[in-house]
Amino acid sequence: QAIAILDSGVGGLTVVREVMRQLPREEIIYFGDTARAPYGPRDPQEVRQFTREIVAYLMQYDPKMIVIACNTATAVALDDIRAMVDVPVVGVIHPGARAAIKITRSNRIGVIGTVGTIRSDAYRIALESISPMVEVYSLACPDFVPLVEQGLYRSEEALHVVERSLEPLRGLPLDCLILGCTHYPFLADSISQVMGNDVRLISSAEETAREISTILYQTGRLERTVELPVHRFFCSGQPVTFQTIARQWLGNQIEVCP
Ligand code: DGN
Repeated sequence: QAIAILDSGVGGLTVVREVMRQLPREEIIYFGDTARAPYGPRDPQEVRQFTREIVAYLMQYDPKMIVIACNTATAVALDDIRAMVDVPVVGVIHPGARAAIKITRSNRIGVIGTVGTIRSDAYRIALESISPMVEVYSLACPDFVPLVEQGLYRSEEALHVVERSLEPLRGLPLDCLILGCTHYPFLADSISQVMGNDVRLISSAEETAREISTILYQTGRLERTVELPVHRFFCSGQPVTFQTIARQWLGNQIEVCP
């Protein structure tokens, strides 16, 4: 049985890469809703509906777990999806929040994400539920996802957009910054360059893969026999850009299913 992973587009591939690294025997089935990305500016009701539709589609493949590898969808649809299916459902917000609390020394934590994620205040709520002492500085970066979806994350333009967008955070006394959108690890080099070495970046992708591993272990669902897992990738939009980005990020063996 596969782990089903979904996102509005290519962002969830950052979670896929970590799952492949940490759990190399697990089969993955991925759906990127590239035709309807970005989700960030959309109404929460609409994001909830899209998430339900994708999960219903993925459930036809009888997965052993659903991973909502999209912060925007996790923020508004996690409880809904948990009520909808009878397999474990993992979101990306709590794993990122927990990692930040472990790493911070100053208790001053930055969070960047889409407009929808920041508006939902889901990270602040998660962080404060773990440690009431934290001070959270949140910032929406609506220009990041379109850059990544176009495959422009290594360009000069990307660095300029990152510089301009992160201006409000510069000079604040943060010691870590949560990349609260699964698209943002694509821009990690630029973000790090702009924020400086004293600010640790926390990728919800890495932490989510750890959480997936823990849940699979605890529920006796870890794959022990498969040697060469076969992954399947689907997207709702035109597959060319999606496949190019997937290959850059995950390797040339990736084929997107029609
Ligand atoms: N990868 C999604 C997230 O983590 O929020 C991006 C959502 C979007 O499509 N803007």
